[in-house]
Amino acid sequence: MTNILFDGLFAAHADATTPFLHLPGGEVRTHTDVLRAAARYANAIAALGAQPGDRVALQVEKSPEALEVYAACVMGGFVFLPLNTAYTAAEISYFVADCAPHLLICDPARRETLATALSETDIRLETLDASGQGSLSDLAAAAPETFTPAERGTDDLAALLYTSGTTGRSKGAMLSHGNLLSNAETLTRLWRFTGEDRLLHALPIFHSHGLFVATNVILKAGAAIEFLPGFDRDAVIEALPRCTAMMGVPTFYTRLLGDPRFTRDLASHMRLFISGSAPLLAETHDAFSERTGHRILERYGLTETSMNTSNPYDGERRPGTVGFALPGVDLKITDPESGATLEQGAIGMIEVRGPNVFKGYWNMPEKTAEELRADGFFITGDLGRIDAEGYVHIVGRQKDLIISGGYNIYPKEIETLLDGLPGVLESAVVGVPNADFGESVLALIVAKDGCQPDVDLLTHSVAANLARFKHPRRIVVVDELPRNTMGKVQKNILRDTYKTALDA
Ligand code: MCA
Ligand code: AMP
Repeated sequence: MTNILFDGLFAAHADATTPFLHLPGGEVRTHTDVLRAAARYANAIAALGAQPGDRVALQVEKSPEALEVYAACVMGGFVFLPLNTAYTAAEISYFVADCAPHLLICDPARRETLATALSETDIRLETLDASGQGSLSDLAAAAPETFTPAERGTDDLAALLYTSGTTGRSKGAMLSHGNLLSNAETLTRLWRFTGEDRLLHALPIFHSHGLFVATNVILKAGAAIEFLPGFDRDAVIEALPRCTAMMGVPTFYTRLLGDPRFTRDLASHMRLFISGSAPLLAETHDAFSERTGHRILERYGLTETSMNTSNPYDGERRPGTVGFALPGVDLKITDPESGATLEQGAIGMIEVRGPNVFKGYWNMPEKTAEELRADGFFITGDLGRIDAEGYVHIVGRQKDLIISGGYNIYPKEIETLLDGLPGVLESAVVGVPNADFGESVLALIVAKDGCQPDVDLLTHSVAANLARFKHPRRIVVVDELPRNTMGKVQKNILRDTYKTALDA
């Protein structure tokens, strides 16, 4: 029986009594412990009627049990659908209506709200809290601790990850067993992960970075994770001396640099710091190497593709670049209008092709056709160039996207909501610089004739509908929005005019 991802990530360590998870408080779970628990969850989920190919959605706090459910889904052939814990019931309703999961696993504290939101559906709801307790773990506790992995081939789906779109509608990126395994194998080799490593893991596990990059690489290597519930600076500083590697978004690194306890000594046991999900400023890179002697390794990826490029492990890690295309990944720079490949050094659209590139968007063939070419190249929406030594530089984004603390926020989603609120004629949402998050959200609104929009009411409406990290940090009422001759709002002018609007 073949199960591509199970065989590639888990099978080799099925009997390993070496640590996989070092938990806060000192508890250690070995690779075997986690697999046994995963088998119990797989049995419990199968007993609830889920079949291979069914979606299993999960919106829970970061916990070892959440990772065990991920492993259970790989084993059972269920399509794992992790959801940001910040999503509101309105956001969750959209996802579940779009992909009709068999089961939604949520925190017990949200059960009632979500049950109401799902009352029109036949989706089952089970619970799991941050300490691993809930109706699902009760079922798992009574289930057998062996499970025969379901047959799954390279192209079978392993996960569905929602990513917002420029149209404001989120799209479910379909990632296959082959996609996830190929990327984990490549990164493990490239970044030299072995069974000796202990990765400091402070990222959320509902996005590609914390789940597929960080966790899958450690599974592949048979290594261990120092498992932190989130990025707490004190906890990270306390744990660093026990670790050998860390992966983070740029905010992690600027926050560490802001703390005098973060010294060369503290980082002396580390062999590798990796950054991604958002641009790492060259000045952060330089300050980091001056402080610690370590050169942060920056890489670049997307939910749809997992990782595409990386700075080298051995060669020069060049600040302000994302390194070279990964082995097996083709990367080219094209004319955004015509799609023709541009000459070396020119700025254009970054397109990528390889075993890492996803299978398309769930139930959205037209969207898939717009972004995934017939020859397999995926149009990333990121603008870049390749320098004379082959390093890829990301110089901007064609897609209208804000990245705040590593979370993607699509202005269109917020604008659509604001435009429908009382007294609002139109709105424009832009990202403005923020020292901690890189960018933060600012909304500009134009009032309908004779109306005086109530900004507090608008703020409340946004809060009721959208995850906290998407909320505008300020809503400013303006007379009109700047437009070009085609009538398009000139967001570059707004970003420039309001670049200090959030400075306290
Ligand atoms: C929290 N808040 C945020 C963010 N995070 N607001 C905007 N942007 C954010 N990223 C809200 C909180 O709800 C809180 O609201 C207020 O901001 C301040 O919270 P704070 O305690 O400072 O935040 P935190 O809890 O420390 O979180 C910051 C964080 C976190 C550690 C940077 O956002 C994080 O872990 N980011 C990583 C995201 C990530 O994994 N991205 C990968 C996507 P209030 O107090 O007002 O209620 S995958 C990807 O992009 C691709 C594939 C790739 O290349 O990796
Ligand atoms: P997501 O939709 O969450 O997968 O985010 C993918 C986007 O994050 C990419 O299209 C880029 O715009 C951005 N991104 C990821 N890594 C980097 C990086 N190292 N530098 C700049 N942008 C990045």
